[in-house]
Amino acid sequence: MKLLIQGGTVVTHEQTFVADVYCVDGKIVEVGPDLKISDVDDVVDANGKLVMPGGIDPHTHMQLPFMGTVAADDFASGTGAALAGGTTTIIDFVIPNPQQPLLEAYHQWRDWAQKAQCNYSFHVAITWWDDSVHADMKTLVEQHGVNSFKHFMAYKNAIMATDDILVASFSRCLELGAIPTVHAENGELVFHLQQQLMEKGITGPEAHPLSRPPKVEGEAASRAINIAGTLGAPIYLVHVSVEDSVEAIKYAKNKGQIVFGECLAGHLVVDDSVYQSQDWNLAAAHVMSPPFRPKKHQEALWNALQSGVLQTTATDHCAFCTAQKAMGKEDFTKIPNGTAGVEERMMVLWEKGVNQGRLTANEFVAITSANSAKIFNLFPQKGTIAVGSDADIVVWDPSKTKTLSSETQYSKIEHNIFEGMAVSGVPDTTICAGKIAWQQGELKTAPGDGQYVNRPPYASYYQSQLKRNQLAEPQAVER
Ligand code: DUC
Ligand code: ZN
Ligand code: ZN
Repeated sequence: MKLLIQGGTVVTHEQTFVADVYCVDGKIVEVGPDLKISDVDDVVDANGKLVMPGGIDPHTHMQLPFMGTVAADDFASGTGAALAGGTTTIIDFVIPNPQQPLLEAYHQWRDWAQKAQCNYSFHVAITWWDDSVHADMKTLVEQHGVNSFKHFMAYKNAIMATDDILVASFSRCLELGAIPTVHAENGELVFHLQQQLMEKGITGPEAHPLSRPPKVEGEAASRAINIAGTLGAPIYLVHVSVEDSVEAIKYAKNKGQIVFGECLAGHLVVDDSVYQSQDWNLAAAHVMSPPFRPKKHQEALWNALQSGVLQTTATDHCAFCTAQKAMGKEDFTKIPNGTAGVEERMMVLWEKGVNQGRLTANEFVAITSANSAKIFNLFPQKGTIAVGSDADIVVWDPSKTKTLSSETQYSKIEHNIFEGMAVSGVPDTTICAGKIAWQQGELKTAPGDGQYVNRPPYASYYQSQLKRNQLAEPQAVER
């Protein structure tokens, strides 16, 4: 397959220049102005458009079995939505049940993901601990291309990782050159507050944010950061949603610790007023964890993205339809947690980031693609436009407008947390593995076209992490 992208402006995380891009068999083989190439199967006219690395969404949950149901977008519809939004790679999560062997869960997810339409990879969650988990982590890293392990500090009596598990697993990650990641919420506090609210008769979706206030996240964020810091392990915080966590990350980074933070497109633009809606379905549609927050936290997240305290953007795409949400009609703790967004993330970031003067186009590429590629050790295979890189590309039309709506989305659910948002700047063509995957409203892939992406251990930050650990080795006093 030979594809020429002609006449566009290439935008990477560090450069902007006019160039054609020639892709052969899934790889970029030439980048330069006015390429004279006749051997092509397909041409994309990028005149007046931007040619950027395809988006990487480092946090999705397609087809997740969760809270008594299964997320409505499976690996086929969810990855179709990703491509429609300019995202060419997702990193989803294998979440073993407590006591389930890690490798069994991993193979189960690989099987489900066979119908993916874009590139995909997996973080693996550590939901329990014994010697087999310790051993399986090594097998996953060395034989299955997994370099990140997730820890849920919330969801008590289900998948919550207690401090002993965090210590054991972070230490194991360090031995393997993998990165521990955390969903930072204090599960004991959430459980306690949920029970209190139910006893008080506050049973609707408005109770959801009350059971997970900012301190619940801030406490867990600083605890996880301090555990990692004590062990000398790098750490990545998923879906940072409050100023308290931003401050914890900033403090640790200022002390020289290797800490990375992600925020969600939803948390950047949607606030907690949604939970006050008279319409139960609408309020419940926004139940996700961590919840949407008062506006002042959004400003803190934008500032953190701009200043590099947070490096990546994701969606936590975990779509539940109205009937599924209704499982919690009488009890908000039973509303399946999750919202969608994999299709909208890049458009929302462009509109509210670039068009509002908060981000440059190069910074947009950094936070939607390049930084995730670097942290999860895919760079420069992914996350940039360069000779030798994978031909995962979005041709972006900065002048085209669209109104985001559930009426036009690929996701299977009935609502859209960005409903009615007008955006200026949308994908024109998404190219995945060197082929046109989506173009001007038409999905051109089929389930199964997506490819699994191996991620090797020891991303670049491990060089300094290991060196400083070596220099800080404890010494016995010779007597
Ligand atoms: N939060 C959600 O809202 N859904 C899936 C898992 C999670 O942590
Ligand atoms: Zn989470
Ligand atoms: Zn998640």
